[in-house]
Amino acid sequence: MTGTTANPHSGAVKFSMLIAGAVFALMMVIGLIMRAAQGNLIEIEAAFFYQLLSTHGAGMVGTAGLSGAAILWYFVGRYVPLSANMYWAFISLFLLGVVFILVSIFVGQYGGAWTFLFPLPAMSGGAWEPWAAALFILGYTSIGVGFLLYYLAIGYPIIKHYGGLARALGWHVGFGGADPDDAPPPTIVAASVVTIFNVLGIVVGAAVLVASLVHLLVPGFAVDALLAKNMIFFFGHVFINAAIYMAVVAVYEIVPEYTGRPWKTSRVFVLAWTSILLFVMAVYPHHLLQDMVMPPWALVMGQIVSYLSGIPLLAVTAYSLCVFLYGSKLRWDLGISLLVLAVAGWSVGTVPAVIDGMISVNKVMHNTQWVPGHFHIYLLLGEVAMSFGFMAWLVRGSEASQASMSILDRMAFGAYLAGAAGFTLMFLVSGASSIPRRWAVHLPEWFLQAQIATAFAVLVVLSVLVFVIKYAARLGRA
Ligand code: HEM
Ligand SMILES: [Cu+2]
Repeated sequence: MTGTTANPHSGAVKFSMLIAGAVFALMMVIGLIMRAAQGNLIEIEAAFFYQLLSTHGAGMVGTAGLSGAAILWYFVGRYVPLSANMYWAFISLFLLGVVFILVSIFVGQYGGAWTFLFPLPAMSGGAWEPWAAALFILGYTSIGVGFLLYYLAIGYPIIKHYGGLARALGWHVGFGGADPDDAPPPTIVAASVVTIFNVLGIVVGAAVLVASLVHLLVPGFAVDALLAKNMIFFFGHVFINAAIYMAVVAVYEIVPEYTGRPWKTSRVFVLAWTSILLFVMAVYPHHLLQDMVMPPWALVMGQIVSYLSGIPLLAVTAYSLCVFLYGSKLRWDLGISLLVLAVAGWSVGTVPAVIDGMISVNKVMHNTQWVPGHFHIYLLLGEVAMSFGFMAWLVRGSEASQASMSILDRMAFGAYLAGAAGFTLMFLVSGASSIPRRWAVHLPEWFLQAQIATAFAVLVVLSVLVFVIKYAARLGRA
């Protein structure tokens, strides 16, 4: 393994991760405020709660996408030449979109949630003007165009360098019986899969964004609400999954530096990633299990694919990780600890997700806090832990000066683990007792759960402040 300092994209990626880390922290504070309000610990206006909910949802999902994209860029850059200009174009469009979204919410008071579910943006009941919703949608469009440029910028050189998409996906090894030594590295296989499905997701997202925008400007222009919902959830599901599947390359690339054993592309690895390509797109109807007007076959497919989706890849990744870790004398520092935690958190988070993907369960659980419960597990303890692990690794310093974990690192790591586990568990507990999600005001019977969750969230926020401040300080020193 080489390339610890020679990566030409190091500066741009370090900058992106600084933004991502700071925004994660800020959005967590917003989450904390919402949970404290649900617990009656503080009082905020209901309309303001929905503005915060929209900021937190869009901000977290966007930042997960940004951090995943930065991580993938860094490691793909080890194998193929990438255009720095394209990366900056992506970052610029992304930040422009963020500005639009912030103005839409905090000036225009948009509070229609990150899912902009049709026709809600146009039906505010006076809470916000159409221009605010339109600006929100334009913000997403700008971010979407940025991501399309990003995927063009990694997809094209990969295809050129590896002699076609099929080879970049490793299909000659997966299906053609070629020697695994001929396979592209895991990062390239992952990048190829994500590029294909996330481009499709974003294109579908762009179509429904444009339709929603036209509807806002020309209210007579109607969109089929069920079709719009299908498109939005296809896009939303695919996009947030892509964030995790981009960030996981940090595990493939960094863990070998600690264990001294390379993470190679095997036949099973190729097949697992190819299965993602199909499943991640086929599974989205699990978001529509309560829509009785959906064709039953689509819902049944959503349920069945939920069992399969992600499991093969997760199994391959988690299993290989265990094999790597077993018996190798690791120096545990913050980076590797967070990366290993992330694979564990991602695995654990799929369990409540699969449960919610069952039609019979979903009928009862879907609009409860069970849902934020499961996705906060694999985001907070998965994607976000991967991002902070990557950041810690980026600024780890030279081998010689590198001590094992300092007391502060240990405390921050412990607080993050305990805080995130407790916080997400309280969502699951709340969901299991039928507490609804997305309610600004909770009944007194539900206060206790929210208050306990708030205490755990404080731990998460404090630990993340340590991660981010330490990262920024080390960047400044370097
Ligand atoms: C300290 C960390 C966090 C806290 C305190 C927090 C808090 C919350 C709260 C209170 C809600 C509303 C729950 C409800 O529906 O009643 C929520 C929703 C949500 N959170 Fe978090 N969260 C945190 C971290 C994250 C992370 C890391 C992500 C993603 C990377 C994330 C993504 C979301 C999303 C997508 C929603 C759904 C928004 C909606 O329903 O429209 N959160 N969070
Ligand atoms: Cu989904």
